[in-house]
Parts: sequence; C-alpha cells; structure tokens
Amino acid sequence: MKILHTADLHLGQVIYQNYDRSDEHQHFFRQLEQWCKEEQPDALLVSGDVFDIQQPSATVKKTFTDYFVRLHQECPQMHIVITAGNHDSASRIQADSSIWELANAHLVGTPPTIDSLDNNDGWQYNYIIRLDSGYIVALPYMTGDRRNVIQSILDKVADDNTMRLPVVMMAHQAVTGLDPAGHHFDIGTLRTLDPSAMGNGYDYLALGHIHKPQTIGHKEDDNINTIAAHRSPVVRYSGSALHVSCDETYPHTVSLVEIDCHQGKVQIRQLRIDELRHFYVLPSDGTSFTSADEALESMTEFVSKGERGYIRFRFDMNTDLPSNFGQMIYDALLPYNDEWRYNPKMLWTGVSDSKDSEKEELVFEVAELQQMTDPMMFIERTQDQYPGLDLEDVRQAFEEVKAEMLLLNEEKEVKNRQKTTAPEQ
Ligand SMILES: [Mn+2]
Repeated sequence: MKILHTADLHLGQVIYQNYDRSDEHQHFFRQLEQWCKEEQPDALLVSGDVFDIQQPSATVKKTFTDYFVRLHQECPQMHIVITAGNHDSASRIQADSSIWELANAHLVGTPPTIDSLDNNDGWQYNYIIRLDSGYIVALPYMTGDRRNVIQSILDKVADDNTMRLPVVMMAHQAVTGLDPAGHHFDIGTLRTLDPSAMGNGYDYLALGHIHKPQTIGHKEDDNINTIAAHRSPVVRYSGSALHVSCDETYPHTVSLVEIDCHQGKVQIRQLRIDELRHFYVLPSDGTSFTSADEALESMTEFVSKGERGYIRFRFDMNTDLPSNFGQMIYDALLPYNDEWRYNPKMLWTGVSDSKDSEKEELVFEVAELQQMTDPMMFIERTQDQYPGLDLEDVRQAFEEVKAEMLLLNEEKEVKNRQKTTAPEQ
C-alpha cells in the first residue's frame, strides 16, 4: 500500500493581517499534483486543517474544489481522503461529502461521539475506507480521550482484515513526545494524548495539527534525505503544506509511505516542498539594526536582489523607531506588488536601558485558543493587561455561570424526557 500523507493546508490563510497566500498554495498544489502523477499512490491523505478558518470565503472554497477535482482528473484511481481539523468546520466538511464521493474523494468532518458506542448500527463504517490494497480509518479532529470509540472502529477493521492488509489511520491530534517547534503554545499548555490512546491495530498513524514533519520516537527521521524504514506501528506528522508562521524554520515535506502488510514494514520517504516565498530575517548576518534608516537601506538592497519573500527585522532593544516605521516599510515595498512582504513582528536583542519598555507581546496561537475550554486560563495568562482585576472574583463569577448552565441543561433534559415518554396521540 502506497500513500501520500499531508496535512494542515490552511487554505485561505491571511498572514500578517494583510497578505493573501493563494499563490503560495497554488505553488504547493502544482508540486503535489506532480508527485501524485509520478508516484501513483493508492491514496492521498489530508489529515485536517484543510481551511484556515471555519467559514472560508467563496473564492477559497472554489480553489479547494478546483485543486482536488484536478488531482482526481489527473489520477482517477487515487483515493483522496480529507478529514476536518480544529480549524475546519466539522459539519461544513461533512456536508459536501456525498458529492465528493463522485470524485473518489472521501470527506470526513463529524467525529464519532462517546454515545456512538451504545449503537449497534455499524456507525464504525462511516470512518473506514476499504481500498484494494488496504484500509484507511479516517478520524477527524476530536477533543478528549476517545480510545474506546477508536478501538471499536479498529476492531471492525481487524474483523474484516483476513488478508492482513495494511491499516492506515488518520487523526488530527497532539500526541505525547512531539516536537512543537514553530508553534506558539508551550508544551505545558498543549493538551497531548499518549499514542496508546489512539488504539491498537493500525500500522501507520497519519497525523495532522503539528506543523513540523516528524516520526514520534524516531528523531533520525528529521533528516529529510534518508529513507526511513520502521516496524509497524509508526506514528507520524507529515507537517504543514506551507510555513504557517515565520517560526517554522525547518524544511516542510510531504510523506510518501509504503507499507508491505499488516504488522509489517513501514517505509517513509520525504518529498521536499519548495516554498514560493521564503521567510528572511534582516540583518542576514545575525547582528541587529540600531536605526530605522539602516534597516530601510539594507532592506531596499536585499529585495532588489531576489524575487519574493517575507521580511522581518531584528533590532537592538534601544533603537528608537519612528512611529510611522511600519508605514515606511510598506511604502518601500509597494513597487513589488506583494511579492515582497513585511512581517511587522520584530525581533529584539540586547538589554533595555529603561526598565519599563516591555516590547515582548503575549501572543496566542489560534489553535491553542480554540482548544482552550477554561476561560480562566486565558484570563490568567493576560492578567498583566488588566491591573485592577480581582482574579478570585472572576473565578467565582464563572463558577456561578457554570452552575447555572448545568441547572438549565438538567431542566431541559427532564422536559425532553417527559416529551418522549408521553403517550403517542
Ligand atoms: Mn490544527
């Protein structure tokens, strides 16, 4: 069984509040198409975060359709499997699934629930795609530990798999042991699941969510030029299609995975993605600018030598920048028609002369915010910005709201039960 594994496309991403990345995505899809044609995989897997936001614009939806229809036309035998990530709307991905079946594409948006286990209607088969060469278990983004639900699906596969065909499972999940390089969340706040919570019975777990390509427990796979061979089971992040932020300084790849049989050998080859725009930090020699003029001059020279990219500056902490510095840079880049772009989040080095100049801003990543279920976590981490706030008061208020909501829910349930037990008319 041969698969191409990618994830975290983030179609429609707007970077630095300003820049549309559709040409960068187009550049990625051209490469993906070429790889599909050359390698003829049995399936192309996209493990979640297809879109950057839950309700992408009509233009972004059209590019999604155009790209995947084209991939299908070029490789009609290839199955395309797309699952929803935490950035996607589960129900919107699911809503289009039946029409996509006509293009040999399987879209899975809505996850199974804990209650699914009480059902005996074969719900597990909604997540199982049976190919001639093996099985794909397509799990979209789920919250919490669902190991019983997942195992129940894998057990159905095991029952059917008398020919010992390879089993690939997809998920969008942070697992223990991952390297979060390039993400803003620090590992303490990231909710990770132990890989054992993903059940037993798969040979390759095709993960999405973390943007750095990596095989869990096999650091040596970071070398993108070697062909890795491991015994089943293998747990791997393909990494994202584009550099989603400038902090992702490692190369991005698509994983080409071959599995000989169930519980057999898993071989991984990485296909290096060429980026349309690279991320640059100036000065490129590792020093820091000490004046706005110096930065502007250096940038003008730098961009005249290349075609396109993202520019970010490194300044000494004590540099006095004019308040219109950003505007100066945007103006200087105007003739380049968005080919050269500006990342206004600067890097600061050195020690500040004055103690009160707090230049480091607290930043949350979107994915981290979406996974934050406790509002107190957010408030605690931003409390510096609200000096007058009594955290105990706020905590108390949330507790009251929570209790009130529980009560309302109970009342609603009681009413529903009364309705269903009432005799039929
Ligand atoms: Mn994600």
